[in-house]
Amino acid sequence: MSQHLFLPVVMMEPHLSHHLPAFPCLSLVFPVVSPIPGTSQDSAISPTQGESEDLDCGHPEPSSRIVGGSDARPGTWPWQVSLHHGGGHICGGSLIAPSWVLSAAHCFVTNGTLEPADEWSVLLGVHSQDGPMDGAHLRSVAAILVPDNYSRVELGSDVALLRLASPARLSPSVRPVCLPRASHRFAHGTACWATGWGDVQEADPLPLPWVLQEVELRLLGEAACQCLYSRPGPFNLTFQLLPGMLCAGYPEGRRDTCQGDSGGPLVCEDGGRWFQAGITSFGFGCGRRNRPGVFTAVAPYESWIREQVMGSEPGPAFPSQLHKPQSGPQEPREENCTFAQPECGKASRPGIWPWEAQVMVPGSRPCYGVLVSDSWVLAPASCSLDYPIQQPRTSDSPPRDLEAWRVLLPSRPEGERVARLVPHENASKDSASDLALLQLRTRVNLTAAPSAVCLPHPEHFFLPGSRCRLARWGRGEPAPGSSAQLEAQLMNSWWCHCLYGRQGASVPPPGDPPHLLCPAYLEEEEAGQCWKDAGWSLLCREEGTWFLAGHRTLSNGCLRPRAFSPLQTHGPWISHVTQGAYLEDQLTWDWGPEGEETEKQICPPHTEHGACGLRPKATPAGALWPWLTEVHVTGNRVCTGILVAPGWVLAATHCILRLGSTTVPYIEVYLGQAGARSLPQGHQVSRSVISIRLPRHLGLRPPLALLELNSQVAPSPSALPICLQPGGIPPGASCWVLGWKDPQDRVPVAAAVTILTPRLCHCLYQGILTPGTFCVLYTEGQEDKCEVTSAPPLLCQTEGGPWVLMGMAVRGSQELFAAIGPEAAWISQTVGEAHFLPPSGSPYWPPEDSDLCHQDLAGAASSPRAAALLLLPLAPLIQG
Ligand code: 4AZ
Repeated sequence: MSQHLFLPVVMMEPHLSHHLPAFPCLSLVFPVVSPIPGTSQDSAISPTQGESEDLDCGHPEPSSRIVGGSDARPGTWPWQVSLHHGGGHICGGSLIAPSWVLSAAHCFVTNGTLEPADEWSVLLGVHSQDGPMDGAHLRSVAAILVPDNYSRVELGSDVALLRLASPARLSPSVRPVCLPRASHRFAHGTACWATGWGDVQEADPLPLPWVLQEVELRLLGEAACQCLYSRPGPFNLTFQLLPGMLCAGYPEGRRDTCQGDSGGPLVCEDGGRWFQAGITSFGFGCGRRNRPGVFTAVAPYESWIREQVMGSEPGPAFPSQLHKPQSGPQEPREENCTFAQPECGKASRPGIWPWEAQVMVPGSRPCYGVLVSDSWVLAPASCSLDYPIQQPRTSDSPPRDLEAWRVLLPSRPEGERVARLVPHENASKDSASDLALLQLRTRVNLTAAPSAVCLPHPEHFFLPGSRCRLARWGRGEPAPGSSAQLEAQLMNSWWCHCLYGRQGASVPPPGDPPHLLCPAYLEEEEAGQCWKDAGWSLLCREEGTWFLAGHRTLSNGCLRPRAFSPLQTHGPWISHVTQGAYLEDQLTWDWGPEGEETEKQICPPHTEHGACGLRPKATPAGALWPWLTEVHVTGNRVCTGILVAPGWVLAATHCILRLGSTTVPYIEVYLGQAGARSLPQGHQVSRSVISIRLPRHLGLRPPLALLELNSQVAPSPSALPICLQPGGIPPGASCWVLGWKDPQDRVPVAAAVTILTPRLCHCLYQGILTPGTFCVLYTEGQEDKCEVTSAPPLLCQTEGGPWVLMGMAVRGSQELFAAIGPEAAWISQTVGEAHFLPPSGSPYWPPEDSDLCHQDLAGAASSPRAAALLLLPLAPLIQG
């Protein structure tokens, strides 16, 4: 039985179906050795019973129950049975007649096949499945009956009858429940009870000693339930309720059935007898908000049940209903149901966090964490790792060492005392699991402040562009400084994983837990607010509700972390320990115009210095080329530059240094620009140039110049170095000239080109070509796309690979590019951190022998396209 969670459901779009398990998965909940000691097996007692309608049903004895508790009292639900398969409890069921048990079809049908009855056994009269089994007994199953039209749980008819090999031995702890007639009406809002040995939360099995759990659930009318399920939940899923299904639970969730409860009864009292209204069937998760449990309604199956049990004496009892509900004015209409709002994550003003908890450990600075429920605080384990705790793990009284600890919460001037500290099992100072839970000695009343933050489920997908804030986390020293807003916006997961993750890593698709979360900061000034040597938590907002999305304990000095450890992988541990933290479903699903990648994405190769040549997808707002740099030279000249390392830009010498001028110009560079517009993925970065380096060349002025920046730029979608590659054009690459349409608006444009083979190039430009020059042929119609005075670069990209810089335009030419390859040694000596990929492609440079040239070509450089076309029959001549 669950106070909460798991068994996902419903109608997924096929491409998302791998993200969520599809339906009630039958898992072995706990093993029981069979036959169970202390139980009798198929003992041949034939109960003395009257005619079927006289079968005493629905009377527990003793009849009092613990309201609000979750362990049932022995004997309260004497019809509850446990169905065993393979030595353990799999499903629940209810005794409806001495030889008949009612349960759910999905417990017995695997891939459309009904499992053999003789593999199942029924445990009756049991309370704790780990305790004394007196009064309990076991029966074999002679037959399992399932309606012909049952196929899948979400399509309904999830009902099964089990005929026992010999009748149950009736006693105060083994009695049948009453069944409703087809005409029986259970009113919307009726309080009923569900029972079982299922999980206590999603993926959190009932702990020892496996005592039968009970939970009070309210029936929801069909319209009310459909209304809740018509509103998209996680993954934008909705669910169509079918006739013969019934819902029970609460809009706010938190009380529910769960995996392992399936097949068990939902019973409601009428005139002093308990009638079984429903059979636990499925739900979306367990205990989730606006996702009540779905049950098979029993009343519609009156005739089916009667048919199956015909002839067996005594059969089940279908007593008539004493209290007919008046047709309900209280039943809400379908279009009009009240959705429960999250009970966590509400802050009246960002930055004033009502869940902020300061853990005060004697002798050290306050350590910041967050309140996750009315009695638990989540904080870095490193708050206490260096603090000696001799804690007998099982003791109820707080260990002496925790006596002196206090937790300060908003609006509660008295510090809270700490009862228990539960570090994460992998906690270490610098790990993604640097987490600990602290239990407060007394529960706090959750109001506007203090209140709990929301936690994400493992499958939560924080959308790229999500608005987030940073908050204090762990121990650190406040440094005086401007009170920046600490805003952040999430990068998409491809960027995050390829920029900061492992090389060649695959990017987790939406719905799989991410390995990292990367915020992009809105302010240029990253050290705006300093919280020295501290940690940070990442809070992200969805529909006005704040989630704790990530955390990071270590940061360097005042720099804000660029990659956070996601918290969602820890949700199950947190809810297991706290049994009440607020795991909240995802609230925002607007993917934006592009949608999100669902096919598998792999990160392009990195170099030893990290990622290079990655480019964000263009958005309707424009395209960002992270290495494309505007180089502003004194006198209003703007040249193209390419970021080749965090502190270096490569440009064409002729554009930077004017011939004849002897003064060294003042140069500033701008990154993260896409023309005049600012793009959602980026922010602008500027640096000034402190030195210009030229390679040593004999005679002629070298074509390439390196500009040293006054400080490095941190890698981001706005500023990321290009990759370099010695050698020829990588086989299969596509190549582009990347420039501006005009030097005023500087909106980047890419013109597709083919790089000519060395021989063709050599022949076309005989006599005017300096060695180490690429010639390109523009794809039809692309010739005039970009202007050339700013000396644009030539870039190539192979499928799935990073972008590689091949050359920079030669002065005055649209077709000739000074190649990077011959300068590779100079670049790597000067820059150190340039991103050189291993060489690929065949060496490019041709023999200096003009005899190889076709006669018609000599001097055809004024029309290379025409010349090249002339040569095409001599293919293969064009590479790229
Ligand atoms: C199950 O897996 C299951 N919260 C049963 C009930 C519910 C979810 C899952 C309803 O058997």
